[in-house]
Amino acid sequence: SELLELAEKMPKAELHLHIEGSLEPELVFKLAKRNNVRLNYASVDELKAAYSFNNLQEFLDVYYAGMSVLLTEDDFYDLTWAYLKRVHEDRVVHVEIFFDPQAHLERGVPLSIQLAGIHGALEAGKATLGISYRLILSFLRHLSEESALETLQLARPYLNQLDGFGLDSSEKGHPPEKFARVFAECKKLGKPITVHAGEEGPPEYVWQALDQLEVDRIDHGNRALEDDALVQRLVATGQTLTVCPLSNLKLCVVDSMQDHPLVTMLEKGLKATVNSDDPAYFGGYMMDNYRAVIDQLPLTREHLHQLARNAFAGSWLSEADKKKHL
Ligand code: ES4
Ligand code: ZN
Repeated sequence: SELLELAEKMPKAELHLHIEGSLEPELVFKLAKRNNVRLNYASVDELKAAYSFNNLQEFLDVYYAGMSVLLTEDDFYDLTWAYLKRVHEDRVVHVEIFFDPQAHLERGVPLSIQLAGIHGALEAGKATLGISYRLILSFLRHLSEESALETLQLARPYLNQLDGFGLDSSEKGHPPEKFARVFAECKKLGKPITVHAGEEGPPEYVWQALDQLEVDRIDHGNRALEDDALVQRLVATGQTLTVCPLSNLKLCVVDSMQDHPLVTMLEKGLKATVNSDDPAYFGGYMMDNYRAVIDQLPLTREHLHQLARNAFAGSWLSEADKKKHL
């Protein structure tokens, strides 16, 4: 369709992508073999059969199992390079990606190894594919404040390779305020922050992200729509929401794509963007997400332009670089 062609040809930015969530089943098995890691799945098909989730936690259990094959610098490089090559085909020209260092530190993989691979591939992608990037260290909210603070200490020698900080994993029972001191430290470093809030958790968690953490973006934010005063606040302050349509469908945040609030968000003046979250697990990359919402929602040309603009405007590019895209 005409809308699909427009979405394909627009230069796009992806602001919500967990690099470990781009680990395709085929690469899981290749790396398992390379590293002599035993998997609890006999084949690619058996692993893929586990990709059926009723909620965030059921997904996270499979996500952490999948990433257990990531051990060497080459593994992190190959993972990141495969993602960049794939989104280059979707005309993604800027990416701001998360990684979960605590998940790899737990398996004994040093931060230096993780970063050498991820950052090396991002630099190669910039040089050969022309994809600009920001790299976001994301803390796991199901772990303690102390663990996050230790991780931030470990990261201090590498701050030149870290562009911001995030918060992900199991949301319910782990409100943003649990990490108020951690993110105050991050702010002192002069880095932007973004946290997952209002995916499964209540509007109260979005309020905390704004008032207690002073975030620069909200990841997901779907449940903000339950609170009119919160919507007003997000609109008035121009907060970017990094929305993930296929993720929301696969994790049962919405019952069907026709029920997805993306258009409602735009109509209310919220700065929503389209992102893939964990594309290997949720049924696709940037264009698969655009295709799904174009097929199922009453989107217009203007909505598509707005979505693309919102992503560049809400990115952490310099004002000069944003201007080139806006
Ligand atoms: C995640 Cl969809 C989602 N939500 C929270 N944490 C995550 N980590 C990776 N994907
Ligand atoms: Zn996410």
